[in-house]
Amino acid sequence: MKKIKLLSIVLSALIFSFNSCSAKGEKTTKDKEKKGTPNIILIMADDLGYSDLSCYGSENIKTPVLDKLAEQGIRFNDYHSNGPVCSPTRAALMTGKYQQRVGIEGVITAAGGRDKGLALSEVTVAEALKNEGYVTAMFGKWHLGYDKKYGPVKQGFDEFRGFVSGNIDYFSHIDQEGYFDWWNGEILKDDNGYSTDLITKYGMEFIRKNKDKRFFLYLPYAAPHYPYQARYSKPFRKEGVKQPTDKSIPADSIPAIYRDMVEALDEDVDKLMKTLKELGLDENTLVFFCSDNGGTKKGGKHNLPLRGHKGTLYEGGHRVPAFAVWPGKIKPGTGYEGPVMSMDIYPTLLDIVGGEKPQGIDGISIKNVLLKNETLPERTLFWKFRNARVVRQGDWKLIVTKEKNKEEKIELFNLKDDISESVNLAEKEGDRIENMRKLLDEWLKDVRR
Ligand SMILES: [Ca+2]
Repeated sequence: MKKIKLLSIVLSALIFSFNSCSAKGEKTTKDKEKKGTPNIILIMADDLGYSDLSCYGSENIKTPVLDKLAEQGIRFNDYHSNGPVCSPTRAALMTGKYQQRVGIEGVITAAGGRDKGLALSEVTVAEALKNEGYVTAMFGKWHLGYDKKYGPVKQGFDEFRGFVSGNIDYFSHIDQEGYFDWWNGEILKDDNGYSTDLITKYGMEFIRKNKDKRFFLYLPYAAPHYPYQARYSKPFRKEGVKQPTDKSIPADSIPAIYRDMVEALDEDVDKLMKTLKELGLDENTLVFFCSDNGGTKKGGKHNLPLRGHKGTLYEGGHRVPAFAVWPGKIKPGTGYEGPVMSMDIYPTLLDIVGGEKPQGIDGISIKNVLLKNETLPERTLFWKFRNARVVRQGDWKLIVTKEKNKEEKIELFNLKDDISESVNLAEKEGDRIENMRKLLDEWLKDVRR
């Protein structure tokens, strides 16, 4: 009898322990579901051209870390910044809309644009991810409004360190008009250091602090935008003095400094990735890397084999390096040849975290490109900057340029055959041009504010 009682006690204990195991098991599954929603790190370089990484063809810049990351995930060969300069691309990235729709078609300049900014009524990607329970931070360059009423902490970022102008001295943190521009949230407060390394340092601290939460970390680096300063350079800008570039630097030394700026960024991305790994977060973090516009015409060959450069609507102005990594989710070694835009990142991230689908935006989710290697349905894309307008349909690209007191210039290229936009096919393709122009007119009417 005693034996039977003992057996029954043992059995009950076993059943109890089995039950509690399965209860625990359920909890683990739920945790996993939660864990299935990744942390997000969005890294954006500034003015990094199409061929400025070694994996995109640079001969003198070595970027082993970024190359390896691109290899471990999906690499985009037809990724485009929404604008050929800084502010418009950032406006599109933050809102998922064509920048024309939010009134930021050009650069918000340090000289004449100090009262302008991205309207607070716009719902940014940071605000949308915050609504989904993410902690958010941005360290780096904002360029969507100088006044603190337009600052990142007003647009969904819990934390902000960095600058609001188009570029700062990498050491003295003074903008080209002579204003001191390094912020901690809404307070102007200096930090000692090279801006690339400061941005990384704050990024790493934020990752550590929030390792048990879901986070969205936006790192818009200043590099390699001018002023050309490597880690070994000296500060040159002073408060109250307008000084875009350091005149004491000979032009022929710029390519080497530029190289060192990109390579410093590469090293810093390694530090971020090592932090993720050390904390066991690497498999649960989606990293997206891109540039905000093409490389400049100064200081080397940044956009080969593309025509044009930053500020133009030839491919060199807006086709830039981009890739995404998410171990175990994005198949390594994947390439994607279809067009993707800055404005697609917002809806993609919301789709990936299972968030509310953003309304009234122009970008589309590329989640299935990332996770299932699917191809996006064909869509017509548009660019507009200064006196140039562009329509892209499949491989066809129409550029309409109207300079003051000059006749309109019409250029048509087939990017598949001619990525360098060297052969104008306008004369041969009258019907196609007519159709594309119609689409352009409709788009212009649609986005006009
Ligand atoms: Ca830029």
